Amino acid sequence: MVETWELRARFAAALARMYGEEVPAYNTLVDVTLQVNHDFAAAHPDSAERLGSLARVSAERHGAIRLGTLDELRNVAIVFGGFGMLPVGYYDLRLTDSPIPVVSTAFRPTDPAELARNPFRVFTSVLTSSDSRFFDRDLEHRITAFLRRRTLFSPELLQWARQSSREGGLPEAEATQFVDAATSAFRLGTDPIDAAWYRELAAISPVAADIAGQGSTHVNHLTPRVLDIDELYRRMTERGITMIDRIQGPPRWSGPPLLLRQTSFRALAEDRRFRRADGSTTTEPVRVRFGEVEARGIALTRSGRAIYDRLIANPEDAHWDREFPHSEDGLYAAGLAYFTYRNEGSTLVRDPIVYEDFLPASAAGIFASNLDSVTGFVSDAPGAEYGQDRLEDAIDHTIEDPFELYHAQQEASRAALSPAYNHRGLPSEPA
Ligand code: OOG
Ligand code: NI
Repeated sequence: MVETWELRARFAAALARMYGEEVPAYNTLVDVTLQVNHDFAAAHPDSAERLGSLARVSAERHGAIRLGTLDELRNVAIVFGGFGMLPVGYYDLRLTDSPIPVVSTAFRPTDPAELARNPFRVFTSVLTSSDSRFFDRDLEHRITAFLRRRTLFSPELLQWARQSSREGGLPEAEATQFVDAATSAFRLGTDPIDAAWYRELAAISPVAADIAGQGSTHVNHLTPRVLDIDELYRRMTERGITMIDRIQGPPRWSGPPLLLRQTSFRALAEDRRFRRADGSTTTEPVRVRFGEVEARGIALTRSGRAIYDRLIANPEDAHWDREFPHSEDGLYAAGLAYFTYRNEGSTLVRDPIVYEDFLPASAAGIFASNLDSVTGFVSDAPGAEYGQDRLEDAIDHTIEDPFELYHAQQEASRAALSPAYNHRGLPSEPA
């Protein structure tokens, strides 16, 4: 029996191999990331592994995919379920400064032991095709009709996934087929793309064209985790790779790493085949897929996150140094971050919980900075409902609240302390 965590590790590795063949610059990004991590660990032997072992951090990736319909989301939830990846967090990227016509969740392991074995996660977006601020009725109907004709995930793939989530894994023969089929489902398509259809969608939103302009889906990016993102940014720039103009998320500062910092290099031109109205085909460059890298920090509580959201909304007058305590002790005392506790002999040890999720403003920034044109709303007609509950109904599964997961992890560690330490001097934090 191959357990779900091992299926997940094999899936992440297979996607990385495939993506590295499709987008060689990804391999460069991973190489530079590993060098930065190695150098950082050598220079900071005491603190480098505070938020995860070098082995975990170096192997850690997230992927991003984009789907067309809630039915496709339902199926991908089944596929990811077979790898022990569950929906966590709801992100509405229509509500940000650069509105993108998608809503998103992330599929990831939720159990700390599963995260420790392999933390692979996939940021998953769905096109909001019935949001009339972006798409009029006629276009919505044509998008729906187009998407109804494609099948992203074969019946066998869904069968293996269901069996794996039911039984906690698969026998070796099926495991191999499952991983191969799941990986292939995200391979870049080679069938010619209908040029007029793609262009019509791209005029409204390049993201819509990427999602609904073709008969298959694909990995948009795979993201390695780096210990020093400023240094990574510098080294990539030094190699002549054009990075987007900034690092998303909290700025560099003297305190412990908070939440998530991300940056990317500009989407690369990839040749795709297009079919013209007269039936002839041409090859044209498409810029959609990019390289992203991220540094993960401590998970903030709701109060910590409220400060973060306020500061990030007004970066010009944000005084991070004044608003956040500069140490783990300070964050802990103010109830701003999550920690786990353990006994080591007679000592009580407190470890920070790493942030495993995403940030909506950063995600929208990453989307937007990689588009040649940002379009935004085309009308002010009221937007269709694509709330968390609609997504949950579609996939027939609750979307977990990240704060509740971190809180539960903190409380479980507290409950496991030896009685002498339990509840002594440990502030409790409201869920
Ligand atoms: C997803 C963009 C967001 C992140 O890490 O925040 C994202 C996409 O481009 O499909 O990947
Ligand atoms: Ni990403």
